[in-house]
Amino acid sequence: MIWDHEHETMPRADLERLQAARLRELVARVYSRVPFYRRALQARGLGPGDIRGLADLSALPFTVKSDFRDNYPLGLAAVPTEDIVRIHGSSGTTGRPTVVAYSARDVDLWSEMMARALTAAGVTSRDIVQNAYGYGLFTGGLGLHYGAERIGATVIPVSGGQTRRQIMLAQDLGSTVLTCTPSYALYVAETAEEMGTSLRETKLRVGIFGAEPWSERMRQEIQAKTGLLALDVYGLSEIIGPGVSIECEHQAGLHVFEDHFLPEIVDPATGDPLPYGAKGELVVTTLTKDAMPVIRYRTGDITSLNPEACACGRTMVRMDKISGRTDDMIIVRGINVFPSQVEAVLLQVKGVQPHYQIIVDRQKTLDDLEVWVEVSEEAFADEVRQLEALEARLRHEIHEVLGINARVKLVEPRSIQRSEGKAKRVIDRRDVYQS
Ligand code: DLL
Repeated sequence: MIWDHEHETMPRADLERLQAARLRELVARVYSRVPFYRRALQARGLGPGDIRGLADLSALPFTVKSDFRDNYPLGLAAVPTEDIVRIHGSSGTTGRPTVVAYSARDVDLWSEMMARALTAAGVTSRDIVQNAYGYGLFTGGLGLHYGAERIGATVIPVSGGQTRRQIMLAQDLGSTVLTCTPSYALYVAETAEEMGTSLRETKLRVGIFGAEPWSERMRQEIQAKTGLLALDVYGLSEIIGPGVSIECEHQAGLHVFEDHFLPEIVDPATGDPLPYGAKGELVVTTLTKDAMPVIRYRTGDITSLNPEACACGRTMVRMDKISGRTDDMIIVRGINVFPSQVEAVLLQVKGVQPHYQIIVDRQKTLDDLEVWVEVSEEAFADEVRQLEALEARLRHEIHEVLGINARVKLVEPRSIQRSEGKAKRVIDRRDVYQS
């Protein structure tokens, strides 16, 4: 089934005409309404009339994550505050998140995109969707929720956590669709086994998993353990949340809802556009977003695009599974973590040096974060009790900033390897990008 047959199966020439018309409107709109974009366009000598078609796209400036921070909270809005009906944020810090605003039209658009996405995944009004993405500032919970309601499915807004209860609910309520991060799906499966049962014994048949990278090997493992068809869903809060792209049952790349989100691949080093098929950084322009439209947003995610029509009939471009990041962001238990956030904590705490290493592993199925930190010479001479207090303080501060628990291990001065080039801050033993 296809939710919006007309748009999802449009001949590419028609689609490109539609995109070009929307791009022209978008540029005119941000030029008149968002000072940040007006300045950025003027700096390149561009006026709103200079962007006539898709060929002019690469003349437009990029938008990057720090532009959201620099214009925190609502500096990038293109509508008056009274038109904003919802605020979300990127997963990550409990400090200042990157916030994004939605008008009523945006919430409607988002629900529509998620309805398309769920339909592509084979979900219908007869399904019971157990939504174990987190509800809150994070876009996962409410994004999936509104989309599932839009198609008329039954939604169980259980959110993440309380894993044994998740299994009980799936059994009692007859859930047919599980939506959560892939690592949590694996954890639910293993918990079911510990309880002497299996997700195979429930009615669950499809899983819609995303918000973090996962390998093809992990997909096979989840499918083997649970009997679910495991599909990949992608999105990011700066663009709208989940619902930018999704796999259909053919599992042959993620269909990008291109009539609303215009994708490009660029060389991460030079910013030059790359052709279909080439691997590079995904850049997305929101063609129709109302409250906070974004021009050429650099996602930092590495993938490639394939314009060939899919066996399902959709003509929208398909993106490959995300195969890496251009920066050092890691996603731990669904939360985006930048090593610089850890560093900022270390710089504030007396007794430690900003020499550190972050070790991420998957203990059984839950991500485990450990931070190794060098203590200063003076602190090293302290008593064990004082060192323990220092460790506890760091644990607390890291939790304050990242919103997740990490184990902290204090190590001797000068024991973390110094590098001559880029320091290797993160050791990720999970192989999330490996196929
Ligand atoms: O993670 C939105 C989302 C919610 C997507 C639920 C899918 C399901 P953010 O918190 O802003 O938004 O994080 C966005 O997460 O730039 C990617 O690096 C990563 N990411 C999201 N989906 C995938 C995926 C949500 N399917 C950042 N595969 C993005 C790999 C993903 N990475």
